[in-house]
Amino acid sequence: MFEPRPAALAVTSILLGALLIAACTSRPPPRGGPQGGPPGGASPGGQTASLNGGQIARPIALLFTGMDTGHDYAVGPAELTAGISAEWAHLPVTSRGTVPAVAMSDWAETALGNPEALPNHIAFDVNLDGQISEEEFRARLTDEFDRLDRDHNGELTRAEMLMDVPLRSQGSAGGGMGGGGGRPPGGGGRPPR
Ligand SMILES: [Ca+2]
Ligand SMILES: [Ca+2]
Repeated sequence: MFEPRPAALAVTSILLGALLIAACTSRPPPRGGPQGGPPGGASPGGQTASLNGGQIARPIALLFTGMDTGHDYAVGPAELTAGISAEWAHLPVTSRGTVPAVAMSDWAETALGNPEALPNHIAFDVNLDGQISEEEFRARLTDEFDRLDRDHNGELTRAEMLMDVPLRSQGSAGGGMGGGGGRPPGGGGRPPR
């Protein structure tokens, strides 16, 4: 019953075209500058800034916290011994009684949160034969424990698991780290190899 007339269609097309042009021209130019930032005022790198001068824990500390079966927020010698045995039981031990070094990355990803986390398979494999023995595994983890145990009382507390984040000078972006006070309080928490 209603047939659109060609003249009406033409008018509609012209109107639509005019509206599109108006929309394009009313759009703010993209070169408006960085004024359209997030309303919350969160600065880029704000998280890094909040970490600046704070404290963090190394991945190996995550492993040690899981050994606190007594839930007293400290890991003692017995918990360490049992914890290392439990971790060794998680590894794919071959018939030779060792674990291929390449298999350690899977364990590291699960137990330490990252396949590249330290100590890595090179740090475990003291004699560099490509295999991790239980002795090597136990010795390395015990050494890490002793490094973190700052007061050498055999108990690893949460405070001992923390290390300071290096202070950085805000002015020099990429100009290197300032301060230089970022060493772990225990003195060399990083494995030598
Ligand atoms: Ca080895
Ligand atoms: Ca201690």
